[in-house]
Amino acid sequence: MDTSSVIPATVVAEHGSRESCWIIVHNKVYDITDFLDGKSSLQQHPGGSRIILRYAGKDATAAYEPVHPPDVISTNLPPEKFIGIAEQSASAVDSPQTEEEKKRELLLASRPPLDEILNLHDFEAVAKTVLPAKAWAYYSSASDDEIAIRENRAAYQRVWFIPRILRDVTKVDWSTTILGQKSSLPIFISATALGKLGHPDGELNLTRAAGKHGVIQMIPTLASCSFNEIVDAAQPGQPLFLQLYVNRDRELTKKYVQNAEKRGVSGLFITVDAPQLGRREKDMRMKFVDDGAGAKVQEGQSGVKKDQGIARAISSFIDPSLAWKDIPWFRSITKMPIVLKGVASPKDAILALEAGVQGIVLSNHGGRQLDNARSGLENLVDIVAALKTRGPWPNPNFSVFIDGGVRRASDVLKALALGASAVGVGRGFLYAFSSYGQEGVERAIEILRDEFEMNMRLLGITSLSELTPDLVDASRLRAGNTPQDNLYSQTYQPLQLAQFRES
Ligand code: PPY
Repeated sequence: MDTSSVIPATVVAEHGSRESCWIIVHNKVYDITDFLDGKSSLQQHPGGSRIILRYAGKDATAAYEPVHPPDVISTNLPPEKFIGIAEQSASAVDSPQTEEEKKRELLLASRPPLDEILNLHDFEAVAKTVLPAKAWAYYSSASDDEIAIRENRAAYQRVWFIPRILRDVTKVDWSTTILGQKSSLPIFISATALGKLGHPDGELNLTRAAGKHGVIQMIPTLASCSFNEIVDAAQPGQPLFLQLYVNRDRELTKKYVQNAEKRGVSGLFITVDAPQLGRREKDMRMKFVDDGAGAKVQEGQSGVKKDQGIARAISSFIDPSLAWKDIPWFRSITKMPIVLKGVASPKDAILALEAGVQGIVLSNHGGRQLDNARSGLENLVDIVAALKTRGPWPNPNFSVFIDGGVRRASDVLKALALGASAVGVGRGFLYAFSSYGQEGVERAIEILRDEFEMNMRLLGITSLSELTPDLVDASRLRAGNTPQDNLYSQTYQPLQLAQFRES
């Protein structure tokens, strides 16, 4: 077909089946029939065919945009599958705002001014109010009974400071290096997926703010923006890390990793705690929310599986066979430092050290994978003890990072005192850009910076190298009661049980 053809919506609608499936994305009409089941040489859609069939013969742009980097179609579909330009129907041109969009606009207009945002909990409270329900459900959800996500936060409340006094703290320095890269804070931006669900600029909000303030961003495999868009938005020399979900197709993984290295990425964080995605029930309960595609079909009739939530729908490409034996292969394809993200057991920490990787992230994936998996902070104590039996400590060639539940610089200082090299913050920055875009992220960094200054002075230290275990009491980390964390409790949204239908 002549690719300058203008295709009326009625013609696209004729191709609304598994046998002939056309969709419109950004006003372009594509034939994705072969893509549905991985026919011919095409890679199969990671979310399976059911989710695409929902949009067969229709405009899929609104659903496509937040969950796919813009270059996905052009890199996966051969040019002949581009059918033509979609005729702009009158309804598309003046498509009226949905009730949810109108409400969101009003809420965005009445957000608290940024200078009234005093801490990272504030961003979460604003995001909870202004985010579309599906986005909030995806970002805030955790697995099963959400014990792990709450425990991540609670664990910090069971570690107490034992400050020192009368040490000149006029000048305080909280800068550090992370995997050999300079960082203005002992914090990196942990990978969180699907940034455009929260803000039209998605992950670029993080890249730009991080570049301006000397913070390192970890690029997620499942970013809404493409990898190249993110790297292009970085300043010259701005350090970036890459989070990797290992694809069942190792050639694709190899290309992705080697391209990242070529583009200057300076650390590879391989996610090792997600051979299958956890059940995030808040996300799963969003199944019946109309997404504007008008596909209100009954379960079973169309093959549309509606009970999996956003994350599970797109996770099938992740390789559950990933194992220790694969680590030498990663070592052979890249010179970047390799870090395993999602370690909990001291035994695995030792295996990682022996495997020759450059570090581990003690993480339970923000409570989104195995529920009741112990918090990184609790694991830190045992893992540091185990690593001390295997050589010099701190080990300059092996970093122990931690993430999960961090909202305050005081949390970071506790983790550092117990042996962490730096701390990942995921949702904190995600909520900052979901509520205020790049400015929100910048404000979050400034808030943390102010908190570092004050807390370090009050602890009696002038540099992070002075943070030693004697400055904290972690004896109640396991056994003690958790004091109430009032702000966190206010932003935490309780789980709900299944609802009766309205009659
Ligand atoms: C998560 O949601 O926890 C992720 O790590 C990202 C993700 C998103 C969608 C599929 C698989 C993983």
